[in-house]
Amino acid sequence: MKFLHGILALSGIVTLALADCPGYIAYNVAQSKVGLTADLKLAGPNCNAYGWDFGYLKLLVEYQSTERLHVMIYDPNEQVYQVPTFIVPRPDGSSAKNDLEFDLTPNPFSFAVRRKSTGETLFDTKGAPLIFESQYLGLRTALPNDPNIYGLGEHSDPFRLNSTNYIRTLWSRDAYTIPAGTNLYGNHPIYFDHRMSGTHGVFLLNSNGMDIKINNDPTDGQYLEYNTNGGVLDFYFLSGPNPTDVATQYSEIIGKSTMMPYWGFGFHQCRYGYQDVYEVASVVYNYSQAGIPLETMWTDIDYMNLRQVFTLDPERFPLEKMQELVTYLHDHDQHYVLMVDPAVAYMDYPPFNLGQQEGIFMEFPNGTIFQGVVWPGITAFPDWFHPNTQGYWNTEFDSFFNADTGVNIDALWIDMNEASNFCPFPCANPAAFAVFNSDPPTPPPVRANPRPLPGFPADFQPPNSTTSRIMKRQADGSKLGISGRDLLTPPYYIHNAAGALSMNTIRTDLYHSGGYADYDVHNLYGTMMSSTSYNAMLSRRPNNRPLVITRSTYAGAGTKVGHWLGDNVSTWDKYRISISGLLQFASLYQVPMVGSDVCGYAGDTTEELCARWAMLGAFSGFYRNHNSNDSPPQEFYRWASVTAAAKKAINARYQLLDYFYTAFQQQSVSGVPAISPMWFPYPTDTTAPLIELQYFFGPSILISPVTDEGATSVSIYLPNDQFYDFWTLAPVTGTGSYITLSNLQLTDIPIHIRGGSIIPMRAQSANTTTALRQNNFNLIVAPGTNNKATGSLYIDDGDSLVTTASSTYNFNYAGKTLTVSGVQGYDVGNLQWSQVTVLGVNKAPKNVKVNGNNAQYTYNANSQSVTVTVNVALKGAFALTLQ
Ligand SMILES: *[C@@H]1O[C@H](CO)[C@@H](O)[C@H](O)[C@H]1NC(C)=O
Ligand SMILES: *[C@@H]1O[C@H](CO)[C@@H](O)[C@H](O)[C@H]1NC(C)=O
Ligand SMILES: *[C@@H]1O[C@H](CO)[C@@H](O)[C@H](O)[C@H]1NC(C)=O
Ligand SMILES: *[C@@H]1O[C@H](CO)[C@@H](O)[C@H](O)[C@H]1NC(C)=O
Ligand SMILES: *[C@@H]1O[C@H](CO)[C@@H](O)[C@H](O)[C@H]1NC(C)=O
Ligand SMILES: CC(=O)N[C@H]1CO[C@H](CO)[C@@H](O)[C@@H]1O
Repeated sequence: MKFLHGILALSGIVTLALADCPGYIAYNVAQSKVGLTADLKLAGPNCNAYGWDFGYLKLLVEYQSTERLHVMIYDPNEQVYQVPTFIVPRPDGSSAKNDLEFDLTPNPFSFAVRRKSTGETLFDTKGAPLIFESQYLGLRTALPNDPNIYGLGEHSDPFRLNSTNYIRTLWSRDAYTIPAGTNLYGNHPIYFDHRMSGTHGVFLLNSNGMDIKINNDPTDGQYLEYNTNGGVLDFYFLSGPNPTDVATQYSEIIGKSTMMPYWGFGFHQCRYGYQDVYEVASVVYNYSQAGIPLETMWTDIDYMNLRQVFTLDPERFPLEKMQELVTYLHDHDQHYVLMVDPAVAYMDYPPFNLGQQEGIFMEFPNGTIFQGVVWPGITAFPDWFHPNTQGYWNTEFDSFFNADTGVNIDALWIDMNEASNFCPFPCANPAAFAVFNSDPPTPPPVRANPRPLPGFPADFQPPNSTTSRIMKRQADGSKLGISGRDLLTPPYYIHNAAGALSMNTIRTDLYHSGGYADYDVHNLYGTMMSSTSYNAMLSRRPNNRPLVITRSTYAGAGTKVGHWLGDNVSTWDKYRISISGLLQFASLYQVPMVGSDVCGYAGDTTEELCARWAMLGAFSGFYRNHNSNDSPPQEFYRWASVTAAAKKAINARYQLLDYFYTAFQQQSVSGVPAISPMWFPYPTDTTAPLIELQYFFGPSILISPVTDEGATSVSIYLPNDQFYDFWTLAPVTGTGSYITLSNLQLTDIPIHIRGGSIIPMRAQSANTTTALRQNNFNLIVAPGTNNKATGSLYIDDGDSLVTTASSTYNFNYAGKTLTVSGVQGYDVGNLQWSQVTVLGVNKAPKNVKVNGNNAQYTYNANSQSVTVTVNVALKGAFALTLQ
């Protein structure tokens, strides 16, 4: 079938309102046990609302598993851009048994997805016509009133999304101060719809810029509507019915999160604006003097010579001193991390020259390298699609981060990969813009250098490239994108807070290697830099798990990297909203190594805020204090109260580190989130969907921080269940209501253990995670309302890329008797189970036996707990009975 639309568009057909678009009619419907195919044709005259309408489309419906339904609407010739499978591999599968049902209405075409087991309609598009145009896709589903919708990030809005007048825009952006209601750094087009009758998920695998509108108005009712700048409609429906099921079902599509090194869970310190290597060293020293465990020291772009990637400032961060610092850290079982930006200074120096020679930079069609402006001044941007880029990146890493001749970093931090470009579109004169002056352009503000930068070599002329990246006419089946589109100013304008699509980023009309328009793959830039950098770190240390923390992400990023929540602000508002970010990434997007800049990035923190944040941050996957160069220093040791709060929180975190590592490892194999909102374990609790400021760290530790300035109390919600105070061990019975906890000092954070769980804890904390691994274990048995409890512990060497040996211990308490059994693979040496504390025991036992022998124990009547001395080798199973 030939396309007529291009001609129609050129002849200037009048653009109609979207509601007047004709929609499609389905025909040639072929149904089988495992799916359905159909053809769609436009049901009336083109409306050409935003580009031209496709006259014909194809519908593919696949029941991929009992819980997963794949629905795809695409162009018959498959020229329209689709997210490449080498970036997001597609799951396959086919199942005659399915819980989801696809219900087709042929004329006008619409479809509904129902869950058979609950008889519910989950998705229904009949309220508005399908629109499939050259630069716009529109599809709307009806929803129940005021639905519990979560996801569609990255955003800094409430975790539970607004249900009226709400637009989520997905378009990677350097979103300094992470303003609410705007598009931020990353893109995760998945939502969880949580209902009392069950939870389901909807993933739209599309990387184009998009607005997702959620609204409720009198004529249309409650709906969610996709408005994208292109791509195809590639949906995955996940039936749940529990929230955790949706999470694991999503992980089956986008991949399981990567395992992180054990030491990566230690406490990290960073700041932008450390003046030199001596200042970095004195921070390390001051942490140790203060007795605050510092696992890893970080350095921001300050280390670079004039902000040029893969260089060291010869005066402030000379190689010998950097190597001394790294050696010192390694000798003390500490670690070091540096930042790398994608943009390479456009000048005569080896990293640029090699990139130029390899042809890996983004270019105009005539072969001229595209220039933007980032920290060093004029820059070129690597094209992660180019076949030479991985080799180039490996070469730079192998040399600059060489263990013998370079800076032997242990992990990597990648930033500015939206990609951020300070030079506003159209950036006609990057050289003029690159002059750092006292009058910073907006947005984003150019953050001043800690010391004046000498002039940039403006007269440098690189050799002309001999390669030329010209978009050729695409063959059928290329999935590269149709030609003839306006790649700079598409007719449908997404609500990009930066303005034009190309504003402060790479021009969207440039083509990446392989023929991909940046317009289509912009949202993948950070995730591609992530996997390329992950591979480059592996090329340096082939046997160790890379720890890479990135700013920009796309669905599936967690398979390679972790994420920090970007440049927030030292305000109470951002402190609170950091929990939304944490829950989005860890529970919904499968990026569990995530955390905010503790104490806040921009602006001035306060002692009180920093103390509270030091404690809250200790209960996220990634725990790092970081701030801006123009903010006052905020290392924890700067205030006595923050020092005390941090020590207490770090000690609790470290004692719980193996408990959390176990949950993290489980997520990496099963997709069950290591951190979850309250509605995950309590899906039928009607208040749980509204709880935004409390969450579970691991399966059974409920964190309920103080959330207001000046407050010494917090109102917390406890579902109808048995809980125990983590600090006092006393039982707290949840009744499905709010309770107020008072008298909370700056060193207090309320934590509760959920009944029914057994928590393995290191008997003591330590100053490093290496020392921590030498410590014995205690067990806390927290019986549920049925007087039973279970738990587990996973141990491996904490660092090997391929885990060849691991040990797993299972704990089971069934009213008075605890049994501990295990599978020994990893050699745990002489570690022991030191003691067991059983909670909720309302009178002292007459006797306690361990493996049949009388054991020493103490009973605490205040907390109603029994603590038993065990001292049994971890290698041996044991049973403990209260009599
Ligand atoms: C979400 O709703 C709240 C409460 O009505 C409102 O204050 C906020 O501005 C809304 N956010 C966005 C981004 O629309
Ligand atoms: C480290 O502590 C010393 C002594 O309190 C102080 O003078 C110095 O400013 C601190 N330096 C840093 C970088 O924290
Ligand atoms: C290549 O194209 C760009 C963008 O149009 C232009 O700025 C540049 O001058 C051209 N280079 C050459 C060598 O013609
Ligand atoms: C590159 O091409 C431009 C335009 O064709 C030309 O003016 C310039 O001299 C060339 N530069 C080099 C280094 O060959
Ligand atoms: C950490 O080291 C300090 C001395 O710097 C010591 O006082 C403290 O007890 C150590 N902490 C742990 C948990 O071992
Ligand atoms: C200092 C600063 O720019 N703060 C911004 C943080 O984000 C909020 C929106 O969430 C803005 O209103 C603030 O201006």
